[in-house]
Amino acid sequence: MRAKDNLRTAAEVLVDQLIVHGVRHVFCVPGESYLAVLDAFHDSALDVTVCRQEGGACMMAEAVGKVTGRPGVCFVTRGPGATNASPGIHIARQDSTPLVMFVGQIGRDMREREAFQELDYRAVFGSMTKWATEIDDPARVPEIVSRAFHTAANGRPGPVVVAIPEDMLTERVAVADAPPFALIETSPGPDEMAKFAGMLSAARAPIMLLGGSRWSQAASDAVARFAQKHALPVATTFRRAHLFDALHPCYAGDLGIGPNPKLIERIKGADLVVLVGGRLGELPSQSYTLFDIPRPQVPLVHVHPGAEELGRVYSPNLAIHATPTAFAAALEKLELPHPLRGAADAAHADYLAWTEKPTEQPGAVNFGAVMVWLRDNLPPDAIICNGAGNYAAWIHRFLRMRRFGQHVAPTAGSMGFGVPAAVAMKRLYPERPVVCIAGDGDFLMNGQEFATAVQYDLPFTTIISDNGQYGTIRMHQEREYPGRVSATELRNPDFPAYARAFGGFGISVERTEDFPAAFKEAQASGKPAIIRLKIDPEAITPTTTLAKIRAKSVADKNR
Ligand SMILES: Cc1ncc(C[n+]2csc(CCOP(=O)(O)OP(=O)(O)O)c2C)c(N)n1
Ligand SMILES: [Mg+2]
Repeated sequence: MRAKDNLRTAAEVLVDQLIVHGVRHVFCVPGESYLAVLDAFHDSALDVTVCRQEGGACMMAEAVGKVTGRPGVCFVTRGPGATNASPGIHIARQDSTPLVMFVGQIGRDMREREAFQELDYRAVFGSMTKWATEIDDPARVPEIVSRAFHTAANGRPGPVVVAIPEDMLTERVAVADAPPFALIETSPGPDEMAKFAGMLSAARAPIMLLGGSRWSQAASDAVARFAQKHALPVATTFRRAHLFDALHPCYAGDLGIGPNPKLIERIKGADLVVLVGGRLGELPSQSYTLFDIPRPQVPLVHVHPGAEELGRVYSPNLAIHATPTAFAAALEKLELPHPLRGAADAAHADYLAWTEKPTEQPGAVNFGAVMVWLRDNLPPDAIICNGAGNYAAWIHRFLRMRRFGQHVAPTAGSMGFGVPAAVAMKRLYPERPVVCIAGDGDFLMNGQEFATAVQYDLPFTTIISDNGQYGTIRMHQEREYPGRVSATELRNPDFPAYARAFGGFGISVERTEDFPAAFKEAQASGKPAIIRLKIDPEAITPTTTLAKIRAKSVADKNR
């Protein structure tokens, strides 16, 4: 409770700073290390989501950062709370997502004794964050929280960890609030844009690749208008399909895992590659085989909001240090010295042909057909969340993302992301339909957050691809060690019963044709729901089976 002396506790100052910086939602698992903050939440305007494990809480904050471009915020306790949260921190790092995590810390007078759950957060999170720090002086809370928000959100965004010693939180101080943090746009210079215009209009087969963060719907729309004007093919990099409307006539497809071979051919045959916002990491670069390092064999224009990313792996012919939002705005005014007609029509036709129809696959449930049904039946404002596993290959291939923030999934490939992300999306946008798609292994990594969905009455539907295995690893196993199945088989719980035990709705689907009715029933239940799909373990990707992979591997080894 606030005192009458006009002084605030450091915890109250901290919560007031969150309000100043525009935070609406915080995600947490409580700890005795930050009781004073929990108390300050009590009278604040924040929407607090109490979670079941810190990994879930941190991933929820990460998901908020992904779709809003403003730091997602979570609170966890010292030691095990902080280490439990680390997958969310790692995702924010690799996915360039703004996130601020506050960690309750032992009292300042006990430091360095290895007090109960003591950790050195600067050391533990130093290499995973943009900044890891600890607040010693309550009078500096506004300054340090302000820096945390600026650091997390600007340049190449990423995670910041702020440790808050428990005795510091209860001290009373007279200190002014900081002003709201600013999202700082880095705009391209006129010389760079003129050079870009020259390179683009001299190209015969250019392609644009979109990735990274610091996008918005307006930026995507501006790129789409520019592309259309010049018939420029535009592809999106791994898990960034939401950056460009899949049905736009210039959309060339998804450059991720198992991409359309024609897209790879098109990129290899390009005479100019314009990479906007992304880093072109291991997955989109097809294990760094697409372009030579450091100087790609194709002229490269690289636009990125982080100066230190330009030239880090690829030495670009033209580096433009700009946020995608500012670059997209500059494209609107760009005049090309010569008209350009790119091959957008052919590229988009290749994309449509690759994604149009589900492929044949073993088993009575065709996961591709389920994705195509969702694509045809979900409303345009639906949000799709998922984690990692081979099941995601069907999402990338058959679902069509139409708008910014529609697909919330980790480029860092962390399992267990889908359920917490769906909880966060439903907290943020209660009126929008949210669908979580998970593998059986993937789901149980943070499946306990289904309880959070029930607690906050968040009716989203989780579709579990239940193939009784850590399929991705089994696939690699068959490739490298054919027939020697080791530690990849799963004996699963009854997932619909799990949903019901938590207070949700659950149903099992064993034939493709039963999916639409099950989905409608799940939605009509008005509860968080689980639809378990029985998937044949042989159906390992949309294009091959385990048996085929094993046979090829055996043949290769006997050659
Ligand atoms: C946190 C985490 N642990 C382990 C892995 C390694 N891994 C990648 S995919 C995968 C299996 C995924 O299994 P499942 O969710 O059942 O999906 P499937 O591949 O069977 O479709 C594993 C273990 C990972 N990516 N993330
Ligand atoms: Mg599986």
